[in-house]
Amino acid sequence: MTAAEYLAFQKERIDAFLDDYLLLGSTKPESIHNAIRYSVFSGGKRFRASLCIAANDAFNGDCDRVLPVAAGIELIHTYSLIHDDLPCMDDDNIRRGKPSLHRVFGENIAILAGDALNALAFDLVSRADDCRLIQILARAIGTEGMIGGQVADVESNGLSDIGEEDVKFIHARKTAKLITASLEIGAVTAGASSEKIKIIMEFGSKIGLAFQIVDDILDIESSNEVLGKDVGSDEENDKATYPKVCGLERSKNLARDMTDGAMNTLTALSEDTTILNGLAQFVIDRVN
Ligand code: GRG
Repeated sequence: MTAAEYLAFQKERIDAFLDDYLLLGSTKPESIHNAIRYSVFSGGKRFRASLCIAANDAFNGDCDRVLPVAAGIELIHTYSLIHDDLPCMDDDNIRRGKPSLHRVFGENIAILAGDALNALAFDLVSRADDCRLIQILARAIGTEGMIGGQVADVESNGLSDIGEEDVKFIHARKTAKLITASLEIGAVTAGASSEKIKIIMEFGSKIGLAFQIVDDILDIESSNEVLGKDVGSDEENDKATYPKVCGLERSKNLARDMTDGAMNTLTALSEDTTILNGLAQFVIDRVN
């Protein structure tokens, strides 16, 4: 199975699970349940959830036990996208080719939908009955992780003295921490040894950084239609990105080197890492 086929297969499983789990839009108060469904089912590659399942698969974990956990991670990701699009953040009107949530449901419901998804995510992760998973996720999205990266990102907008290390600080937290946690959680759920978990986390931090560098590059080189959101928004908001601090060519080389380094990290494992390698390659090849 190719990585693209794996992602399509897992997306179907994750979406079916979430469709069953999330309350119907007819449940009172209808606006929040409709808003949640609008965001969750507006598209998305389910990359983080698939990484979690792939790590679990690599260590022969139980594929039914990891599914709610992986779906929970996807809800965290959806919440971060909703809040990232808000007028007080990136002020983006389009997400996944559709009007962003606050454009359809208003800012108040969009903030609350993000908050609700955050809570629902922990409900799902707790289903595996392992406190370590909750701790890994909480730390990855807190002030030393995703939120910390977002704060540094917001505060760096418009600054002219931003360097490569500053952008790395932001990207490693804003994007790579959740990607790393997705893999770590998959490996822990499968009962992998601490040595192997360390290896999978190193792989995660490398593809996580590469993922955000590619995101920066696509914001310059792609089109609104292919990307499903407004390209050029990083430049418009004068954001700290790799192309801004070190140019397009060096950014492309760095993303490639990070991905190669990630694949090299996996050679220390005796398990079958074909899918994980394929997902790393996908990070570099993706067009949206
Ligand atoms: C609590 C106000 C508040 C904010 C939350 C918004 C936020 C903190 C963090 C932002 C993190 C963020 C949006 C990082 C960008 C990561 C990224 C590259 C997203 C795109 O991911 P894809 O390509 O998206 O996997 P799909 O659509 O495929 O799911």
